[in-house]
Amino acid sequence: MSESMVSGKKSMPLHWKMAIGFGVGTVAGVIANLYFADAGWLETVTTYVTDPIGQLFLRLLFMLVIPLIFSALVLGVVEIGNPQSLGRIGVKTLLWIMLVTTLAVTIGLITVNLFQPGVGLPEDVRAALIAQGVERGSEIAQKGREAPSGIQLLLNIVPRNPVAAAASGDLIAVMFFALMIGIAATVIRSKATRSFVDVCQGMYEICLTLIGWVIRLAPYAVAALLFTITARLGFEVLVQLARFVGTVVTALGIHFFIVLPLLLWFLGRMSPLQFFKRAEPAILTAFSTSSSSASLTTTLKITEESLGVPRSVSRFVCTLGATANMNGTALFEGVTVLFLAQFYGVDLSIVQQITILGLCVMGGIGAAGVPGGSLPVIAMILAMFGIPPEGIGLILGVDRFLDMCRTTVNVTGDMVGAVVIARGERGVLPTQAPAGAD
Ligand code: DAS
Repeated sequence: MSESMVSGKKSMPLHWKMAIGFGVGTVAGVIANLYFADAGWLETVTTYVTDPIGQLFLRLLFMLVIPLIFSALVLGVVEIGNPQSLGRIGVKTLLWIMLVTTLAVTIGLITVNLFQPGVGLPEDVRAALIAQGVERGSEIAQKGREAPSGIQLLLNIVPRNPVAAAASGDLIAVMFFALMIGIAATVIRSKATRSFVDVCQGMYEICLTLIGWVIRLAPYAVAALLFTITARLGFEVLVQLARFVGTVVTALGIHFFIVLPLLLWFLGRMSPLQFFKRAEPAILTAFSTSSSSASLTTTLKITEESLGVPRSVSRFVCTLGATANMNGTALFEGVTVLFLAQFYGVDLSIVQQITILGLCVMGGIGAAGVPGGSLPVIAMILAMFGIPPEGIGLILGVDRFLDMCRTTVNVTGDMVGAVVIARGERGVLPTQAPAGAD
């Protein structure tokens, strides 16, 4: 529902306000970095004003994630109705995740092999990166060594204590618990379970209402987040790692502007232009927060109200997708592993690269939907192929910018998946968005 529908007076659509906030924050940040980088007040402003504003917005979004994920998944399962259609949507969702993530990683590996960003870097750049990067990477490398892998990763999906899983932000475990609850509620269908489902419905509606209030802050928060990042990041770090950044952004761009629109057009039978116009608020939220989880509330709202996806499908696909369908992340993992292999002169055979492809697809499922969620997974893959995992520190300077880009691809891939699966489920999606959902 656009803001004008609520207040009764014509106000600028939210997505335009967010785009303006984004532009103002970025331009102001770049100017501040270019002309006032050494001024003491800039660090004071970013530390005590803009960064806290951005962090406050993120915390308000994160606050809603656990109750929303739990209620959305329980309702999504119950609304799908019978285990047969749940199984069908579940299988379609898993197939979508595997297919599209594999496509994304393949694009990434081809691009990094073509561009060779880690080969032939100027010696002073290499030395500077190693000097500033390796010690910063050691902490992440340690997380990568401690990260569960293989069978333990699968076992961790089933929470030993669902409350502890919620408290620690273990979203996949919370999702598994919610799925089990929803399936049982679908089977039992007693008066008591219907009351429980009503409570979940109330929780879901409350979460969406709260996000509606929080998202009004988005234009200001987006400006603050982008100012902080661009004022601190500046361009010199991008220049230093220009070839790596260029490779990642090119590969993400191919997936975002070519692969996803083609899948949307041929499988979702929806105009990509219409999709991007309607999905803009969720895309901008993903870009500014660098978090699929923090964006989930907006993603669900946009997918249901603007893209016309039935709630039962959007709640299941977008909620599961927020942490398991991370096309951009998997692509980024592949590019980064090969970039660091090139940087350290580690030759990888085609078989090893195909193994890395598989690991990155799984890594896209296992990474957390929070800023920098994929870095420990990359460190783990690096160590498996004899590439110094501390090397992850070389790219930390540009990671936040690249995280914004890959999270945007992650969230967009979730929404495209919801449209495609809904199209298959219901045959016909409303080609026109519901009234007032401009
Ligand atoms: N920031 C993560 C997300 O929320 C992705 C990543 O770290 O790669 O999607």
